[in-house]
Amino acid sequence: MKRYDGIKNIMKYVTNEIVVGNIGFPSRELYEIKDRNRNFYMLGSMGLASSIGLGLALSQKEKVVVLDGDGSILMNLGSLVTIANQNPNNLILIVMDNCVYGSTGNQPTYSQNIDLLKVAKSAGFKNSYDFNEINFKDILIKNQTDSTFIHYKTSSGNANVGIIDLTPETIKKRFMDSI
Ligand SMILES: Cc1ncc(C[n+]2csc(CCOP(=O)(O)OP(=O)(O)O)c2C)c(N)n1
Repeated sequence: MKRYDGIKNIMKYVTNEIVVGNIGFPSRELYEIKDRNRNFYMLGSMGLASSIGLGLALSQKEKVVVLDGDGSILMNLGSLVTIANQNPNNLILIVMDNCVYGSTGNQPTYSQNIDLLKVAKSAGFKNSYDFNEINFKDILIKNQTDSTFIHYKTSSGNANVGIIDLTPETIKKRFMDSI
C-alpha cells in the first residue's frame, strides 16, 4: 500500500480536525484526496510539520493530525522529545514511513535501519501505535490524555497528482480563517 492510499485511510475519518501535510507529495496527495480549509499544506520547511503541529495543538482546542514522513521526522528528531514533554493531548503525529525521501526521487532514508515506533516510545510518547494494529477512527474520536504517535508503514511511490494550485498566501489565509 502506497502513501496515497494511507492518506485516504486517514482522511475518511477526518471531519473537523486540523491537518498538517508534509512537504511535497504528501501534501499534493492530501490536496487531491480531501482538500479543505483546515488542511495546512506545508510547502517548504522539511522537518517542521511535527513542530508546526505542536504549535497548533498547544494554541488550539481542536485535534491536530500531522501527516509526516520518515525522512522529515529523522531530520528533526528533537521534535519528538519536545512533543512528548509538552504532551498536548490533542496532537496525533502520524509518520508515514516509506523508507525513502519519496518526494525527491526515492533516495533511501535511515528508517530502514531503525524502529521509529521504539524511537517515539523512548522519546516519551505514552500513546504510540502501529497504524495497522489500531482502529484509527477510535483514536481520532476519543479524547486522549496524551499526545499520540502513529507509525504507518507504506511502500514507496508517489501518486500521479497535480500540484497544489493555491498560492502560499491563500493556503495560510484560508487556514487561519478556518481556525
Ligand atoms: C532542508 C531541506 N532539505 C531538503 C529538502 C528537499 N526535500 C523536500 S521533500 C524531501 C523528502 C521528504 O521525505 P519524507 O519526509 O520521507 O517524505 P516522503 O516524500 O517520502 O513522503 C526532500 C529531501 C527540503 N525541502 N528542505
